[in-house]
Amino acid sequence: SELLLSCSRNTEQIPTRKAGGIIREALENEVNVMQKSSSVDLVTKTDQQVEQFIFTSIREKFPTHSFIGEESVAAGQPCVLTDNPTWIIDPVDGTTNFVHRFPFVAVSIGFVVKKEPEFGVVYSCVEDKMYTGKKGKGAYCNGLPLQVTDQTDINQSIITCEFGSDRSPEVVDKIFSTMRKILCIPVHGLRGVGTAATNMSLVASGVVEAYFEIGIHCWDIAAAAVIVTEAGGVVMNVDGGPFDLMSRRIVAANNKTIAARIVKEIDIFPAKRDDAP
Ligand code: LIP
Repeated sequence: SELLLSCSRNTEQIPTRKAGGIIREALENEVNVMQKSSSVDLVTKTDQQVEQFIFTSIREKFPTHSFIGEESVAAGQPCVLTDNPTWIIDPVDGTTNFVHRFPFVAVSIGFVVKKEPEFGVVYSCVEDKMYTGKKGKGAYCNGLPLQVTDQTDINQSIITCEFGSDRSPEVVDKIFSTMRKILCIPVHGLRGVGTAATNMSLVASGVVEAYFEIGIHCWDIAAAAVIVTEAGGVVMNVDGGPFDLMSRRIVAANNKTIAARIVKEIDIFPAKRDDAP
């Protein structure tokens, strides 16, 4: 719609920047930590407060739309993607960073229609970088167009990845084994800033060639997936198959050549789908 189109030019129309302001203020004052599924899966009062703030502001403008939010799902709301226009929200992507004041924390707001990502905003609020992408309309950071790198040689590439929050030794072994294989291709470097949305925005920005992870959730990647593809990149499953928002698996890369090379090295482990009953 016209309003959504204007959203991509004028991000003030959706409450991303204000949400980032709430996060920055909390970083300066008090961070109130609680545990979710385990001692390394954290949530804070700020996650909940920011999610409520975003939901309320968007619902006022789009009362018929659906919502999926990290903290609402944690509180027992269903995580089901229908064909209805749906806002997929991570109020604080990089909660562990936030808790430790490691300076990469993003607000991620994705908009999906008929299960296809249409529009995304990632606000890396400590850096004050506002990434936006709209299907067919390009990707931007603070208003400047984004473009992935044209690198096709994996040996000249830098790749981002994460350890996630599953500490079962079998999973950690697979993650290390994948990282070891990719590092020894060899690549120029392996990095990870602790938020999927920001890692993916770095792919879109042409700073790194790729990002991959198993175990992320739809709210970590819905917004940034559009930003990557609109910057000229690709998103796919870790087995090389089509991108599936609810599968908890992603490879985001500057092009198919780099993505395919990474896919070859990934040791896949099971992660229960976001929409599993
Ligand atoms: C986090 C991701 C991070 C990933 C973690 C987690 P949260 O999101 O962005 O990259 O490794 O598993 O999903 O929980 O901070 O919103």
